[in-house]
Amino acid sequence: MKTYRIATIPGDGIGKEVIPAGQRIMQELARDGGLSFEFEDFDWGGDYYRKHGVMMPADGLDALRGKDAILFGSAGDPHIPDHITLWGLRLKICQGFDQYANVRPTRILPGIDAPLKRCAPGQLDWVIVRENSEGEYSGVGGRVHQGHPLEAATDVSIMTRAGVERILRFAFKLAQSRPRKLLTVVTKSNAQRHAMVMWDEIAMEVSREFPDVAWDKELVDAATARMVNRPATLDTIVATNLHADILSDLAAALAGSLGIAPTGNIDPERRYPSMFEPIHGSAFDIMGKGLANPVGTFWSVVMLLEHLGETQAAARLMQAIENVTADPSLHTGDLGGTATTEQVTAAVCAKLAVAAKAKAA
Ligand code: NAD
Ligand code: K
Ligand code: MN
Repeated sequence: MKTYRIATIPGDGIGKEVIPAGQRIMQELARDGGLSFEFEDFDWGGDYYRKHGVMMPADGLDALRGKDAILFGSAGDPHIPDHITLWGLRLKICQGFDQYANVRPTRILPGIDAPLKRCAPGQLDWVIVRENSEGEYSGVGGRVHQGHPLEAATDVSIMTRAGVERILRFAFKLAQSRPRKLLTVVTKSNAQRHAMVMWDEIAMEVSREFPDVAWDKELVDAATARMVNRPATLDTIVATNLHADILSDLAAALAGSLGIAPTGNIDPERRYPSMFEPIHGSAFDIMGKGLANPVGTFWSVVMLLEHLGETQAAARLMQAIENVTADPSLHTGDLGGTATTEQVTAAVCAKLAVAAKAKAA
């Protein structure tokens, strides 16, 4: 039996509610003896910052290095500026471990009342690949004459040939592994005439390695309209750090709620642990109330298991999640229901237990 070493970083806000729920699900999965998990919890985030002046310790990455995967909640505290919480924790890990591929599957799960009424089940099945290491979030820039009428500021978007090539190759490969073998490369190469034109050119080059993948290009603004009007024409989508950040929140909303959507920050070369998290943030408006939807975390655990090669356990968990979303009495507030984090978690555990019993019988 394989034992996986998992780091958990609940972080802030509802991260502290959904990550323990995710751990419970994993323990339930491990109960039938097929695999096991050894968790180490890290109390990094806003509270840590108040005590130590940093979001995580300087040698934090060393503590994570030997793990098989990381399960992350959210970084974001109502009393600390967002750029400090984001750059001090989540981006430190993503960049420190070169998790350059951010992967965001989107599907309308059974029982979810999604806003795209014209969309039959199965017609919205996307994976958005976000460049996760450079681009608009390179952190390069500056601000001069602060507060003065002549004040100016820049955030420089750096795109490297190596960075663009590796994310496009990852996206083509992912598209190739999916039944439809369809990739849409999103840029803004009409207005941004340097880096985005380079993206288009590199996409053309990389596409030659994948003759069986059908691909097209879309400008990011047009891509939003296409997601709403013609969702079935999309399958795998690749875009820059900023563009894909925005497109994937839209995707999550179109599929029913931000509270459901998962993501993986992946190091495809497996030099470092990859990190899985719900795409939502700290949700200041509901934190501490036990009302957070834990499904985004559970689906992130599915991605974590797939990454570890535990495809059977992943499929069992996804089935249990879908059995729970199918029941509207188990919907949290973001889905229009009244269920609590605890009720949804207990229900998924119960479905897993039933499935394990059926398998053993
Ligand atoms: P958010 O995702 O925290 O919340 C947006 C809205 O969605 C809120 O109304 C919230 O209640 C709702 N929501 C989100 N997740 C939910 C869930 N699981 N169940 C039920 N409702 C849910 O986004 P925001 O308000 O823009 O950001 C709040 C803080 O979180 C900020 O500090 C931001 O920087 C941070 N943030 C962190 C991450 C991350 O760590 N990856 C991602 C996004 C935002
Ligand atoms: K998150
Ligand atoms: Mn985002």
